[in-house]
Amino acid sequence: MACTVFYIVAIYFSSTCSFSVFFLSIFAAFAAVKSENVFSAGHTSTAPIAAARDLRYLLYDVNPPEGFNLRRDVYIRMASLVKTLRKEGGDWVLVLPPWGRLYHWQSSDIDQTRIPWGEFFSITSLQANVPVVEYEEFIAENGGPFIDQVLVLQNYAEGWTNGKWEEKIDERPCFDKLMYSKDKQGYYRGWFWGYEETRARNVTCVSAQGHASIMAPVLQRNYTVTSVMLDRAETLLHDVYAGKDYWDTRRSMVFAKHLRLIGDEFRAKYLNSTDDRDLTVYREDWTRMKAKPGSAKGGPYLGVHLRRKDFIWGHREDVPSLKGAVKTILNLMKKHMLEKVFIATDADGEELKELKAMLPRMVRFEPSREDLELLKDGGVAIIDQWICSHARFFIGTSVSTFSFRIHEEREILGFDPKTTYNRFCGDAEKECEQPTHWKIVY
Ligand SMILES: Nc1nc2c(ncn2[C@@H]2O[C@H](COP(=O)(O)OP(=O)(O)OP(=O)(O)O)[C@@H](O)[C@H]2O)c(=O)[nH]1
Ligand SMILES: *[C@@H]1O[C@H](CO)[C@@H](O)[C@H](O)[C@H]1NC(C)=O
Ligand SMILES: *[C@@H]1O[C@H](CO)[C@@H](O)[C@H](O)[C@H]1NC(C)=O
Ligand SMILES: *[C@@H]1O[C@H](CO)[C@@H](O)[C@H](O)[C@H]1NC(C)=O
Repeated sequence: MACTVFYIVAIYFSSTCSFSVFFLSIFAAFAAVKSENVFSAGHTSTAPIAAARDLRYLLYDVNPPEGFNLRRDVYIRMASLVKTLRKEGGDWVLVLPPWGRLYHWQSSDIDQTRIPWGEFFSITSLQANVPVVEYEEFIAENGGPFIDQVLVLQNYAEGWTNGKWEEKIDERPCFDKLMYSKDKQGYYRGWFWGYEETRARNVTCVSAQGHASIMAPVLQRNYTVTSVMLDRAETLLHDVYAGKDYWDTRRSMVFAKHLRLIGDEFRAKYLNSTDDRDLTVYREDWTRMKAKPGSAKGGPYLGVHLRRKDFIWGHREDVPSLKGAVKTILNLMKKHMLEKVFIATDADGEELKELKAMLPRMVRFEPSREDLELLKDGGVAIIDQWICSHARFFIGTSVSTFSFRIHEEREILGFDPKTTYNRFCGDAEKECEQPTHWKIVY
């Protein structure tokens, strides 16, 4: 076949080239979205932050192998820390660590580093929760790519003392190989999200065991420089998991508008799903969004997140075979009288072929190369999540943070928890415990 099929939507067309409509609309989605501010004046400070005095910047990074969705979780912990610092009177701003070099983002030869948060999330929405700046804004405000102090977080070499867990934090010698090295001028060089010109003035290791706010006194008193970066920030735990503060930050992590538009258009076109009919109307200003639990109906399709790759390489007993998954999918479609199924998956080409053979009617979001260049792997993942979040019934994969983020999105949209907190069972799994319902707190 001479032309690219943009979306493999077997139910609508098999080998015809009806792609141009979608091709245009993805460009249109990018073009249509101007950074309009939907928040009323009280919610967000739009005054140039740099004008303030004694401003301090918190930067952070995460262990390189961690994926997109765990990183989103670490953002919540860091936002919580900044809120604590600000409550204590410090004028702190959170610097958004550019996306890139993620292990899973391997789509061929497109450059997927130095991606600003604005490509994936609505910055004005984040701003309404806690002051944030993109990394390049930090460089501009800071007068150069210099970070005063990097603190590499680590556990305690000796583990828990007296076999007891207690909160503690101490400056300690680094015990892992340091990922920073001194240059000729005495500055520290490192990954820094792919910004080679970035340098740190000082790097030290800190053993930390505790919640994110354990850092607050240390940042206020021990390291009084302007910019401090926490590396291996995932070492710090959530202050309160799934409490009001957690949910405020989570709700503020609104996907970038162009990605939502593309997802919505796809739903309308291939899944007969619109917000008005499905009762999933989204408020552009998240601070005003409060859907009643059970109020969302969702589009007439089953949403599926089927995590493969490293989840099957380890032969985990809580992950199904493809055959097992298809059996569950067909049962659920019958049970909920749904004729369509949307599948989000990271399955490889072989497995996809197998899946398509067993489930010829499945609907997938499969961008062309050109679209992928615009959206990047992260954008495609978000669109997959957005579509799964609007399904009448959702089933995900056991302990996948990708699935967890879909649970949260559905919680925000107001779905009945019964339609959300579901997962596949392994073929031979005896006790198939279903995911926990984390109720939204306003
Ligand atoms: N587009 C798309 N990408 C997926 C899907 N499942 C996994 N991925 C990709 O694989 C990556 C791994 O999943 P993540 O959840 O981000 O990684 P993680 O934080 O290690 O989380 P889990 O491994 O799922 O617990 C995602 O970031 C995506 O890039 C999917 O259904 N659709
Ligand atoms: C911070 O300073 C206090 C008081 O000087 C000291 O006791 C503590 O060990 C320091 N903590 C860290 C993590 O540097
Ligand atoms: C680097 O930081 C450590 C720990 O705070 C401090 O003891 C040391 O003096 C700093 N070095 C420089 C060159 O500022
Ligand atoms: C889409 O859904 C509406 C409302 O449920 C229904 O009336 C219509 O027939 C559906 N259209 C298609 C093409 O299935």
